[in-house]
Amino acid sequence: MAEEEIMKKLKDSVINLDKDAAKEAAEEALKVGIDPLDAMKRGLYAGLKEVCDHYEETVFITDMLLASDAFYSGAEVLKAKIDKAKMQKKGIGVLGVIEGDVHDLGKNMLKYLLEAEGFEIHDLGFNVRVGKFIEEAHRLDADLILVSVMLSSKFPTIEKIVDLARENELKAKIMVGGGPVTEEIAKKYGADGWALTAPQAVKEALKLVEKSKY
Ligand code: B12
Repeated sequence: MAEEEIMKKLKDSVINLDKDAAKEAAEEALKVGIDPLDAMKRGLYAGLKEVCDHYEETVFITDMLLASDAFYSGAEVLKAKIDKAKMQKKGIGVLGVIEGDVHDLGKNMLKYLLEAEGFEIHDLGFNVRVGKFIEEAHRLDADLILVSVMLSSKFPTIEKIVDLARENELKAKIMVGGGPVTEEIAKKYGADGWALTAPQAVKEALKLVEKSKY
């Protein structure tokens, strides 16, 4: 089967909320030698993005959850084949959803893509207290603290993380993101980086880590 056809199968499996089809398409992609990271981004993620874009028109919360399950199911197959040995480690990141917030789908997407790109990611889960981000970043000597925020009422907590990281003189750069977070919000609360989507977040993370070397 041609590469583009398999990419379409991957994408459609997520759009159709079909976990089994996602797993099958991921296996097919590997069989014909498609790069697993490419399959994750251009196949599975493209499908998820499309589902998100139609939220509140034709897509509802249960669909979102099923779409992300389909994404995870295909991504697990692909992740297993990403050759970590050949990949140069890009950096260490501590990732979590801000205190008081349970929306973790975006955070999970980001984790898959960052790991697939060669980052070592320590996932703290959701509803993560401010001090936990700092303690873990300190313990791991992390390059990045990645904070996912879906509730606008939690924006001021971003500043608490930034302030505590500076107080503790952590080397980690702080990135924020999540549905309602804009670049202005990120700047307002003192974060070092921001991105609208998970693939853009990976690019921004690479830039921040690279910059901090010099
Ligand atoms: C699914 C969902 C839920 C699920 C969450 C399930 C789960 N496990 O995540 C459930 C049902 C539990 C839920 C609960 C609530 N929800 Co809700 N929920 C949503 C919904 C429909 C989708 C969010 C989502 O998963 N998007 C898909 C992911 C993939 O997108 P994403 O998170 O934006 O992530 C992408 C990028 O932002 C980026 N990214 C994400 N994190 C990061 C981090 C960094 C560092 C970077 C760089 C990038 C990045 O990468 C991701 C992939 O590209 C949105 C509506 C919407 N249109 O977004 C409302 C929404 C977020 N919820 C909302 C609300 C208000 C609530 C509740 C308070 C409802 C209530 N009254 O009880 C509770 C909150 C509970 C709590 N304390 O957190 C509001 C928030 C409004 C606001 N701006 O403050 C929204 C916007 C709905 C609305 N229109 O009012 N919710």
